[in-house]
Amino acid sequence: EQKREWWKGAVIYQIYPRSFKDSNGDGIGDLPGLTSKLDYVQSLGVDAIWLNPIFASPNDDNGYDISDYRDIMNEFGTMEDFDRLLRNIHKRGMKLILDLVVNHTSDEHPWFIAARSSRENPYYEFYHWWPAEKGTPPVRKSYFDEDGTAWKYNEATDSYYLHYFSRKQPDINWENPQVRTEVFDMMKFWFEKGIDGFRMDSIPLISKDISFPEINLAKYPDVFSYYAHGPHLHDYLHEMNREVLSKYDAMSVGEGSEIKPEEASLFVSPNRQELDMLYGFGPSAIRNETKPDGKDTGIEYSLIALKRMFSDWNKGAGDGWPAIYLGNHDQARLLSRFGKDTGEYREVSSKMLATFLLTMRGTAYWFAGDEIGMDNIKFENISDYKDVDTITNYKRILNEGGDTDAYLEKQKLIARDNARTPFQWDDSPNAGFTTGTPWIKVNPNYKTVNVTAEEQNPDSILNYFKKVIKFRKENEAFVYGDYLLLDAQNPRIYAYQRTWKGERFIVTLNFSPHMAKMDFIADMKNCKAIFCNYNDESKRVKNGTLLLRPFEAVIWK
Ligand code: TEU
Ligand code: CA
Repeated sequence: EQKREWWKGAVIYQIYPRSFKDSNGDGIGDLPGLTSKLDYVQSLGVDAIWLNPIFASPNDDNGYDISDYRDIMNEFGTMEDFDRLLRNIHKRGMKLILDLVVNHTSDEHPWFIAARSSRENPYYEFYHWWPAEKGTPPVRKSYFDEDGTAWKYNEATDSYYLHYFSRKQPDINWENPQVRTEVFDMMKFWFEKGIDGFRMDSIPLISKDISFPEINLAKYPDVFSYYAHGPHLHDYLHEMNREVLSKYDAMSVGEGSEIKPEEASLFVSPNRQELDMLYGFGPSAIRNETKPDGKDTGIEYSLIALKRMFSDWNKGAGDGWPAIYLGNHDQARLLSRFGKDTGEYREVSSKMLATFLLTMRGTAYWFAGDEIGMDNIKFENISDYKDVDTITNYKRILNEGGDTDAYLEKQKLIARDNARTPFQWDDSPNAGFTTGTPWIKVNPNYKTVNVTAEEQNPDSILNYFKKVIKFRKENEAFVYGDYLLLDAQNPRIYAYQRTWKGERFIVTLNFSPHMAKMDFIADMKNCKAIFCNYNDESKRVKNGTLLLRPFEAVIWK
């Protein structure tokens, strides 16, 4: 049986601080703004807040490029503002998780400024270099670079530094024990302040084969092995656990970039003493890369693959604990990707997705704004985008003579900025986010999609979200119960059973915009429908077959 840590039954509410609430009219969300909205966060019934990076940064990648790990980003406020925020979160019985970004720093971090000055500088060894006398560096691609390459030439040292992300995000060298000591001391600094855990950015990338061999897919078929998941990854995580995490009441969740479900328990099995949870890139891979299961499902990806993916991660966690999510700041909005963001099924599909995320086995990660049904803004012009990902890749495609129109069309569906538009508080100008000019455009649907309007409507997405959270809290089976996938091959319905201490629940979710059916499993006849995302009853069972309306979610007991 699972040990009962607070985070297992928790709903973790992820806030992108830049877009949550601006307190001083400069158009940028900040810590005082966030503090002023804690009553709202608490009213949702969530247990913890995960904040995207709030540390000093030149903001090439909105805080994922840190120039001082022990200071607050100027635009977000001061250390006093942080202390006040933390106190107010704790006062409300909630927890605070910060983002740990230690695969790379900003190129404006003092370590890198020193490192790039000369090969003799002691900080040179804090980063990864390819000396120019060895010739052209081996192919390594960057996620965010207009030239595509992850090596950038540095004149003063006559060598290339490695940057998997933008050229303003040089990768740090974890092989160097001094680097690890610095990182661990920095983590302690924040735990001493009283934070409750870390979400660890790009964590499988911290260890890499630093001989940087030429990529040879015949040798390792998985290209990711040339980039990350290096020989010392688990040693470093274990060391971090021993030196830091184990000394505090600390929760940890890793961003499991490119990690396969069957590798998950290597990170999260309690006896390995590494991390508490890990989440993979599955949801975006399914949505963007899988083909629909057949014609007429109305689903643009494979629901069968999605079900398999979640089931594999559940199993892959082994005696550790799964993390459940469908969207975050790196992906387009949940409703636009897995539901319908226009038309008659907007609300019901949004409610169905909430039912899913909150009845699965594992800690639920919820991205702020999804609870009111915020959706993709679908920018038309490159000039509307602020994200280094979209902008650098646009330039790269332009340089390569590629099809920028097709690229922009695709960005409407997948761009990260879709999830980063300002939070919609009310129908006043700029959705009540700022009195100034917002750093990124507000979604024009804020006139109807906003907190104030939804608080007043008992049938709103927001009120449904609160209801499911309450339901989850009242029924332990949804936290600790076993998970069993039912009717795995059904192309429209995701159905599963949760059993716990003699109690049994069955969750049936129609992910399609059409009616869907499922054979009633033998003893389901005795089950009663106890929870539903439609208000009115329907005739659900016909000759032993269950019928679900478009995007209908029903929980049975
Ligand atoms: O993301 C890691 C990551 O691999 C991303 O590049 C992801 O594939 C990309 O967003 C898809 O477009 C983390 C953070 O979550 C992300 O916001 C940062 O930009 C990135 O690390 C660098 O720190
Ligand atoms: Ca501000």
